[in-house]
Amino acid sequence: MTSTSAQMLPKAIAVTMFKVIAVMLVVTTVQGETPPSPITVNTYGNCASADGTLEKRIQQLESIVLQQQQVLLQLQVARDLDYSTVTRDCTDLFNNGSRSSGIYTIKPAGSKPFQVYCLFDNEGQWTVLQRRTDGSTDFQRSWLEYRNGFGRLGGNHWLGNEYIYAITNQRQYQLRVDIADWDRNRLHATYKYFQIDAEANNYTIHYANYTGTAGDSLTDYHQGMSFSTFDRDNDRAPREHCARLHGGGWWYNECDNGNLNGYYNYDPKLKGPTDQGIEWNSWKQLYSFKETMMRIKPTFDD
Ligand SMILES: [Ca+2]
Ligand SMILES: [Ca+2]
Repeated sequence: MTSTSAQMLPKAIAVTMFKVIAVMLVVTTVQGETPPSPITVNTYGNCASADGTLEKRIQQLESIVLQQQQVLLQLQVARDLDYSTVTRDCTDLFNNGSRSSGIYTIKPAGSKPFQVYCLFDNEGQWTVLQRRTDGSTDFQRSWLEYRNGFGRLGGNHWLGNEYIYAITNQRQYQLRVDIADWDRNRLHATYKYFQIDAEANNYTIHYANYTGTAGDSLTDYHQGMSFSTFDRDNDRAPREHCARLHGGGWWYNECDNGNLNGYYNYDPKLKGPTDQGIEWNSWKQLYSFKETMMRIKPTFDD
């Protein structure tokens, strides 16, 4: 073992040196520091001794890599915890710097992350719960579909009762309902308080303090009602199945006074009066509206 040429080194030492350099590169990448000088091996010395030194050095470097991995893991956990406390809804996203309306991921307290459509306008930063612009999406859906949501965010959709529950049970929210008729008139209804219960309580609805231009079609009629779908009759009409009769899942009483998920009907002037459409009776009786939106934002800054 007297050659000074690296090519003449025993294969075991060459492999070991390669491992040392690879580990050093990993460590310096993680640490973002200048790579240390390569280890000099005295090729005139004892090969077994050099091999042992290199093995020891590898163990030290591997230990550093493990420590760095632990640091990265802790940083990741800290980031996720922070994430859960500041993206409860679209208002948090706005406060974090988002300015364009669109699809975002939020993570309400105690919930898994999920996507919503955020609408940023002069009235505030809104998390959209429901939207209908035409009849291309069927709203007569099962309990499970209303639970988990359906349609396309940004277009016709229902966000999902489980997600509405998750959002509205972490801070106080106000609900804004926007309605358009077939003559391009647009009115709205706002409730300064809006919240729904968990699935175990059939997503019971609670709201209060109406203001607006469309009138209060929820009034006391839908207050405290359970959610019903064609496959889950929780309404107050003992001899009727309101969700099957009126179409769509809703907080039916005996049956409805305001119902934004009813059957989609085209221009009532052509179709005639109906109580099986998209209703808001405090604006127009037996009329099926053209467009709707339900959206929420926090009532207070907290
Ligand atoms: Ca019934
Ligand atoms: Ca109806």
